[in-house]
Amino acid sequence: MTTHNPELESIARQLVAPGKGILAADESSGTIKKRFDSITLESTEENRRAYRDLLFTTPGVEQYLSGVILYDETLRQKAGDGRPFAQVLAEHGILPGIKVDAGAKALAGTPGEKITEGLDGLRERCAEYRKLGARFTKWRAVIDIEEKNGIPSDLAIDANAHALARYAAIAIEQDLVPIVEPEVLMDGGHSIETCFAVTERTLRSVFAELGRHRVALEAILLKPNMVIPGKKHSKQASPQEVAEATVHCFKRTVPAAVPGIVFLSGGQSEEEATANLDAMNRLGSLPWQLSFSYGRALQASALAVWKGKGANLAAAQRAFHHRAKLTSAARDGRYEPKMEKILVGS
Ligand code: 5MM
Repeated sequence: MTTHNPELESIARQLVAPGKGILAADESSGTIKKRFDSITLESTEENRRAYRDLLFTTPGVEQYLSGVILYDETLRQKAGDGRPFAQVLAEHGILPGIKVDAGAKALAGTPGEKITEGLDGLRERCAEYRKLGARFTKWRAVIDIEEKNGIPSDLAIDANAHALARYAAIAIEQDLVPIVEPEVLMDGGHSIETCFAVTERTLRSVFAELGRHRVALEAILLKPNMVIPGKKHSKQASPQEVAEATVHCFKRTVPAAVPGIVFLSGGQSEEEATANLDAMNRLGSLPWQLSFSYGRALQASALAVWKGKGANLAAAQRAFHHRAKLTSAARDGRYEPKMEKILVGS
């Protein structure tokens, strides 16, 4: 039997406290470059620091955020006033977290599929991150769907599930709550039924491996995709359809011992990701808390308003605060589309 760790279980529960969720600001160098390209801004270390400073020092955002996932560089950076970012967040009651995977690489023997790397030296990196103030970690596995090529293969699903479980066991050993992120991508033209089937296969494999690796489920959070049609599918689904399919899939696969599910947004617009989360939280009593760990669906408006210009800082912070407030409402099933228009102080 796995042992209980009251401190980690308490942190996991704090991360999914009512009204709160997680900001994923752990874009690696390649991903943040893509985001900055969209506003024609060079990805220098100072621009990356200034952007994270904008997000983390947004007045009042701590009301909606329980945690922020950082990238290695960001955990070592400081806010404009000289305080390390981890301290700035902690002083606002926001738990600092850290991405610990080394990215998805080609999986040998399975053309087109990926395996997330980063297990080598993970124990030592986790120990250092905890000293730097991190209290939780994240590892993302990527599962693509290409039905005509037999993708995903069982091999890719199982290899990624195995790595996720080894990561989670090491994170817990090092006193960090692991966020386990198996992301079934929404790229492509597949139906919601196909997404359901692949998500079900993936989660079954992930929880089988977590069990084999003796991971205490009370001390983890799951960060999955929603069950949703591919972006290019001819029929998109309503929030009610997404909510019912997602919860149906999770009831089959996610043990009740897991304290919370924190969704990724995966390329949904801010409004879609908010409406879908809201619909799930209106479905009634469930074994787990349903919250968010969004990257793009929390940052898209703020980034577009900021454009890398100091003069736009306050307006960008208002946009970020607004999005966080609406996503928090959805986390509690209190969101209404008319709230989109009420931007205080703009
Ligand atoms: C914020 O993006 C995270 C890091 O991505 P890379 O490793 O590719 O740079 C990513 O793991 C993120 O936490 C999740 O994908 C959720 O982000 P979205 O934008 O899908 O909500």
